[in-house]
Amino acid sequence: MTEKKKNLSEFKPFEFSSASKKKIGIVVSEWNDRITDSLLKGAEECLLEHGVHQENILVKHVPGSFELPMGAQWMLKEAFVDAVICIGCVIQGETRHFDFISQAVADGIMNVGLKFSKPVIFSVLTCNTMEQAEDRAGGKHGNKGVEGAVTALKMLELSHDLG
Ligand code: DLZ
Repeated sequence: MTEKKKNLSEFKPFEFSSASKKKIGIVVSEWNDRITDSLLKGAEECLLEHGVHQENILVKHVPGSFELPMGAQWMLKEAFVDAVICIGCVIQGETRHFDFISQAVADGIMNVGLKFSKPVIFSVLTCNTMEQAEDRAGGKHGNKGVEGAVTALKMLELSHDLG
């Protein structure tokens, strides 16, 4: 029986021989920046730990999570990155903004990845409360930025294996 995974933050570092040749983009939303900064830190540290070179990590900020898909598309088109990690945090408010933003971002990120045939990773927290976000940005539920970095590397490894 396969082990049920609760999160990827407790990953075992793995060998990825071409990590040093890969260029990774990270697009970060400025909304809820205390949370997104922590996710960014986790993602960057994880990439470095796996052998990605600092100079091959390109970090750019966008105003809000809604702009993440466009930021990812520009990174792939203009900066020729091999994968993009999209980092954001959407918190439920009093209006329906939450639903529109969350759905649009998820669809947008998927579409950009399929369009470019490159991993575009959804490291976007969609939480009811700030406490839930804190728990997932280095708290009791790990760090979803780390998980985004692990996912990007695993997808690049898969693509490497298939090619
Ligand atoms: C407008 C808005 C709201 C209400 N909430 C969030 C949020 O919780 N997280 C987030 O990343 N962005 C939010 N935004 C901003 C939108 O993502 C977007 O930047 C604006 O609607 C402009 O397109």
